[in-house]
Amino acid sequence: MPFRYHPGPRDPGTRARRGAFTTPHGRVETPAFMPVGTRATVTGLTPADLRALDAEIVLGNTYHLLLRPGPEAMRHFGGLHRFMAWDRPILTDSGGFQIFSLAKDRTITEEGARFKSYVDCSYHHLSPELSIAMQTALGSDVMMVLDICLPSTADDAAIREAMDRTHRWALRSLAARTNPEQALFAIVQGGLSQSLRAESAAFLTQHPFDGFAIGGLAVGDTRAQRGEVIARAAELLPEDRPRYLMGVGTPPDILEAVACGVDMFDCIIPTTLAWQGTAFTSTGRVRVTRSEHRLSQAPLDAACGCPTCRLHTRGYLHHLMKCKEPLGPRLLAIHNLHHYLELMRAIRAAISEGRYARFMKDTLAAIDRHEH
Ligand code: PRF
Ligand code: ZN
Repeated sequence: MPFRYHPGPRDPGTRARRGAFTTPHGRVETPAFMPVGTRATVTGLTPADLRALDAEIVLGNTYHLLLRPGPEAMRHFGGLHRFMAWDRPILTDSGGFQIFSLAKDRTITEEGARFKSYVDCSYHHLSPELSIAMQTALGSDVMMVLDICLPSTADDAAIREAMDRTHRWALRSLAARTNPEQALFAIVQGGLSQSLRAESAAFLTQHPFDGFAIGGLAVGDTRAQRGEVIARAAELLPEDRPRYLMGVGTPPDILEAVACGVDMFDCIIPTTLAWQGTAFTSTGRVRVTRSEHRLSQAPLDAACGCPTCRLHTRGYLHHLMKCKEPLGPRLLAIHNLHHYLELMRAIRAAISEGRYARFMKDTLAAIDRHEH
């Protein structure tokens, strides 16, 4: 069964839209949030945990899995779904972003990237073809093209050069695809320039990609700056295919991007903050490591129905974090992902009922009230 996007109801007051996509591993309702499972695991959580949270799709990273366990191991185990025992959809990022954020000693040429592994300092290559070959070995439901993501502060000439190369690499990725069951999304680049973004969208949408991502944001830009780029870029992407905003963001980022017509999100924030002891709650962020929670009998969030909030006190979570017990971050990650996935369910309900503008305004105001 090939990839297919199914449009759903549209919100009358904004550009927000409901929809779904179907893949060989099942259906994903949009707007969707994808928990990040970089190294074939959403750190600390089992596939059963993710199912209990009703996560419909997770993200995996080609870069990390290429370095370890590597493509041969992935083929040996029959792909990422079997390797990690997750039978729902998986989207894999191409490695484009990680080469820039993680690789040492990198050189990028028209052919591809050469870089030093963060694991053992050995040298590796990644080209559009090698990224697609690895994503084919991973067997993900949605593959991403290898792109070049520069910091938002890079100069205009560098941003243009990276964008043009991203376009050529996108066509090489399309030509390298061998399994028609695996969808392939292109990535719009162009930094903070509206004209380059328009050019990037115009170029990429002439080609038969299954969806389009907006990359190169949340890399040194402000929320207002990326808001403008997202609004414009989303408008230029086709109605009949999903739009994915890569690596963004906080709940306010997501609320605003949904209003621009974005359908998919991933972000490490809910899981990374959990490992640092911070929880997202209906009354703002809570740092459970603070001494004020030591004797608290209250749940993390009285309004939350997740297993962590149903069973445990802030005092207990404080204790686990202080003792560096692995259960602490695990319980916080379960809560934070539940918070994000609940937000997406509320967003989808509001769009279906045609009240997204009001919902966004009220939710943003509530967040603002608690954070300031
Ligand atoms: N490209 C890819 N992955 C990404 C990004 C990008 O630009 C970003 C930027 N926010 C996150 N993840 N391939
Ligand atoms: Zn909770």
